[in-house]
Amino acid sequence: MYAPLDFVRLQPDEQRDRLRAFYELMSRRRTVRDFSTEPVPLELVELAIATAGTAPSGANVQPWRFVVVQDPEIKQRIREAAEAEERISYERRMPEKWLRRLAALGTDWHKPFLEVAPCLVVVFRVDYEIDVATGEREGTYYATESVGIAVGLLISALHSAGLATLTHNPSPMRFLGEILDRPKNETPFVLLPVGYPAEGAMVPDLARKPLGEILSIR
Ligand code: IYR
Repeated sequence: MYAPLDFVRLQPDEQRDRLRAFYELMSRRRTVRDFSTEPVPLELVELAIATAGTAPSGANVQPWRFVVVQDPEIKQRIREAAEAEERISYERRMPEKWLRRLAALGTDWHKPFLEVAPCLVVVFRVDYEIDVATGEREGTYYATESVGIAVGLLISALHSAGLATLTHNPSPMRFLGEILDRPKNETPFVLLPVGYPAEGAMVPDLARKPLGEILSIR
């Protein structure tokens, strides 16, 4: 039932140095929309997904599944389906206020990165499991929170290995389950193009909120 915790106590200086280095590494992560076609070794993506799979989860159900897409035909089908939905969203579904927000990012319904990036990682949330013996359904616990934490680890792991990601949510994205033949108990959560940035890639000139704005100490 229990096993001893594997825990290494660090010296205070080392704790601070490690956090500073990790903060500096992570503060250089940017969402990239302009990818190179250069392939990514599958081993790196697998290691990053293994890292994501270490996330805590409700009742340790680990309600995440990852599908890595490299096949150009499947990428093309995903792009076509995503662009069809996104076009309707940008032209008819999204309110003015939202479009004004996105103007700062320069996004529109065109999603070339879905074909250009060498690899797409599609993350699914498992909503329930079926007991093989009884056929009974049991919902997963805190699945959205759990998968969100896992995706945080995934993008951090990929960034630490010098790979760029885009956290992309085409909306609605049910088509991902259909194209990728996923079972009914899985809901698409996020689509991550992964690769190297294109030569001279540009990103929006955004700033992160200062600590004083996001932290309150009581
Ligand atoms: N899913 C659309 C729109 C979009 C929405 C938000 I909120 C963003 O931060 C970025 C884009 C798209 O991918 O273009």
